[in-house]
Amino acid sequence: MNKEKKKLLVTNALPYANGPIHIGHMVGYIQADIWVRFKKMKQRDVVYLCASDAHGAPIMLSAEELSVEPKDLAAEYTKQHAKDFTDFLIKFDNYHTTHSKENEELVNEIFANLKESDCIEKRTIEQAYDEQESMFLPDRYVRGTCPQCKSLDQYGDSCEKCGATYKPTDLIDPKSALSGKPPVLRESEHYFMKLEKFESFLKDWLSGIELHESVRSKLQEWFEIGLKDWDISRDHPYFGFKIPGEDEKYFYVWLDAPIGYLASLKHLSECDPKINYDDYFSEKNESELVHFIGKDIIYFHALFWPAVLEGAGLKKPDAIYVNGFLTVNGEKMSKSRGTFIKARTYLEHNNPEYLRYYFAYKTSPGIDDFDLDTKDFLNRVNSDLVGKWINIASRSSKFLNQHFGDKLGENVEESLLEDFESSGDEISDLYDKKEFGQAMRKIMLLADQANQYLDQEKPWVLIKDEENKDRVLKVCTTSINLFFKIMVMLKPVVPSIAKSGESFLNVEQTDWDSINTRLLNHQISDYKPLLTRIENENIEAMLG
Ligand code: B3M
Ligand code: ZN
Repeated sequence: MNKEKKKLLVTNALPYANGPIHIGHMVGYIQADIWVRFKKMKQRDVVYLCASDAHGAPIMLSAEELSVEPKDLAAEYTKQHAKDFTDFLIKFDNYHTTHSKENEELVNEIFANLKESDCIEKRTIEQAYDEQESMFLPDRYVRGTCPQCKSLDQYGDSCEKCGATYKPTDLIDPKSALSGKPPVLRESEHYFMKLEKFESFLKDWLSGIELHESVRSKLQEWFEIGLKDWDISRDHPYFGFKIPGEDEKYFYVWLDAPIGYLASLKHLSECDPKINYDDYFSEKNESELVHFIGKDIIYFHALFWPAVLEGAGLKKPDAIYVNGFLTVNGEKMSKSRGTFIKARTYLEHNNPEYLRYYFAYKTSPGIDDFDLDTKDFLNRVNSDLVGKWINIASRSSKFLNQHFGDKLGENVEESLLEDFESSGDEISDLYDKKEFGQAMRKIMLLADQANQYLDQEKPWVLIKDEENKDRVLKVCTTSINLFFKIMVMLKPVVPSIAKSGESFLNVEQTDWDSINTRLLNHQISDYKPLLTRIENENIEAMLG
């Protein structure tokens, strides 16, 4: 794969607009945002997109309970999510919704193409029907034992334990989640995507894209079980797009959701003349397509979605990055244990950049779950960001302020600066590979070096003797330059602190190459604390 194709399109999974997002969701968004910010600092031409996933039975049912229209409920959550993302400094180039005219047009067009290329079949099936509620039951509203691994109380579409996907009628001992009664079977005509015929295409395509080993082996298991045709229609009542030519049938939310990536792009291209829609999804283009997703939706993104794209004659993804789930203090997030932390609750009590740093620090490629250990979180952020990095500036700026009118000198500790500058490539490489954890560790080793230098030079002792003034200026100029280089390296993770750092240092917006810039004979501003420590009470307030 040509990694430096000119344009890069990055997406995050589209959150369902039927409830608030929590900090577990933030893992994938923060990781993608860090990567995108890094790529933008490296001058890549990146478009970073998301949207809200507005359709589906759960949204319809929640809206019914609240006596509101599903589209209004979805619009309300879309607004909330967009605000949460903004406040976590997740900087999408566009945040759209799947309940949009762009999406409806694209879904219809893609469906027509799929029919045209003989990828769709109409079949009568038997389906779970709740007689008490008079409705066909959405997959998630039938619960029972997983037909693959026999785990109890699983949803009707996929198993949370083993990841298998299946039909609700495959469940052992099924029950309706609405009435609690065993559903009956009723016949209905449905549209199927002939997934089976894509098997060799999918294997071939998967062998050429960037994918973590653990994801590959998951896919291998699914190939061994065998791909099954995929039901892409749902009966009335449902909240979604109507299937053209049908009165009582809708497209299944998982057909229109990923098409939402294209719809978000379409919408952006209509608002921004610099974005040309056709540059991104047509087969012949030179752009790169990267999806960031959670590990529970691999099947949809690595099998269904590329098959749809192939069947419709569109470009397929070049990479799929999958993140694991978040636990809090070693436990699955749970409301009763006080470990269910909504994104908004976090933001009410803590700085978003603490969490961005901590998630970066904990990130390694692969789909392992990781833990937000609140004690470790507090110590890590206070010790790394405040104690190591910010401290370099606060320790040296005071002498510059008191004795040199905040003006840097021209002499520096050459070897130390060179060391930092030559680390730039290695750290860039780690960012590129999404080895953010390793990148953070490397950067903090540099911060240690800078602090050791200050410890050795002891400007607070040197300054007592007028003769040492030049030396103090050299030590402080060196330290501020080291602080600056680390700031550039951390900028994808802590963009807002870096921005305050830029104004403190009186530098224009920095990019990755700024690591090689030296600030000599340069006027800086008075130092003001760039970040405060996390206190225990912030953590307690967040845990509620
Ligand atoms: N709305 C959310 C999830 O299952 C789902 C993602 C859609 S991505 C096209 O995580
Ligand atoms: Zn299972």
